[in-house]
Amino acid sequence: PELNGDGAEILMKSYACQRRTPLKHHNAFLTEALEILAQNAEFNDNEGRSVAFRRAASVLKALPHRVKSMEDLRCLPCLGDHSQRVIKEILEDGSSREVESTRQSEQFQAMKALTGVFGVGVRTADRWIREGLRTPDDLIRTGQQLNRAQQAGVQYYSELQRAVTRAEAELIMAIVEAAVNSVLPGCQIQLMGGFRRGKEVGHDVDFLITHPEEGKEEGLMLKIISWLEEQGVLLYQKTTRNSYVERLDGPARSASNMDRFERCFSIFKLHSSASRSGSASTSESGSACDSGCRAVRVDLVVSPFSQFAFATLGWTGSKLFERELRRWAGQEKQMTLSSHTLYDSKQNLYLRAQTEEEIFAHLGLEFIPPSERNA
Ligand code: TTP
Ligand code: MN
Ligand code: MN
Ligand code: MN
Repeated sequence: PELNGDGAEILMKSYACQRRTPLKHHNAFLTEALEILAQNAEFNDNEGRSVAFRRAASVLKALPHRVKSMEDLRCLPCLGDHSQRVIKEILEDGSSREVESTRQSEQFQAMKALTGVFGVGVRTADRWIREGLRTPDDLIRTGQQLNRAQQAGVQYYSELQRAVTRAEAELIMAIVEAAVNSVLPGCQIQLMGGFRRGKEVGHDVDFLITHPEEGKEEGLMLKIISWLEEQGVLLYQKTTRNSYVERLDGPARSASNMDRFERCFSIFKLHSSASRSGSASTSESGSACDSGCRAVRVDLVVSPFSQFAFATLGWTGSKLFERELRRWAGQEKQMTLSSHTLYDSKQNLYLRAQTEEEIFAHLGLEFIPPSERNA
């Protein structure tokens, strides 16, 4: 087993949901490299390879010390031959040729730029690149057919590229609270995603909304959106209805991990001055974003109270942590975990929970707090 600097034994569990992964760790020089290869694999539509690199990176994030030699990696799980080769090269030469040539490659950079546009996925970006397009500017210049999301993505591209600060997240929280409280008093509103895990910046701001009286949350999203639109807060929004049905014979085997809550993908408009001074201003209406305006991606989700704990767990992330929770549930416990429910296939029943702690307990896992889910 591996020894850390003090000679104490480190027992590294193999599922990320069994480990504590802090936001700040000691091996960014390695994990950033492995995550370039993971992202490149995603761009090539190779999910298995991508997850392998992400799992390897995640193990290094959980180490309590900086990796200095290959000896430090003995007995660590999830480090495949390829990841080990990359790590070895970085330890010996300071960088990996494969990682650096990937980073520099025109294909990788074009995929990064195009999938960086809100509303653009890997497949669309790939098609555009085969047509010779490389940047969001190329999309405008050549007059590409864009859907409504992509149009907004192109229009607010540079704004949406800028990291969202915690101060901006707090400001948006105040706006969302005002909206929710004025359409339905007594709701609970929770900041989710990276900010709940303690990140100081994010690519968007995520909120989960519920009401303690089951059923009161029905139709809530539309009311919130109308309020926000009247106030001129929204530059873009797309709302999807709640399509979740609890089946007596267990959850449907769905190809997708997407949940089925009432949810809204949106772009909020903040006034830059307000965003700097930290006071909310929503008085001006209209949907243009001028020079004094800040555009921020916001995700809103409404869940019934009975599913709130599952939604909370499912929307806290990280994405790898979520994936590992579901894998643990399926492979080790014969259970199906989603953002709605936990189903036990051996007992043929849904396991209820009111808190995240209860869900970890049902899964036979030690509770990991949000700040340690940065897998
Ligand atoms: P994101 O907002 O994509 O990621 P993040 O908040 O962890 O990081 P960032 O700072 O870059 O925004 O997703 C937040 C969580 O929401 C993620 O852990 C998983 C969950 N989620 C779903 O459950 N379903 C979905 O369709 C999406 C997009 C996210
Ligand atoms: Mn540490
Ligand atoms: Mn987020
Ligand atoms: Mn999000």
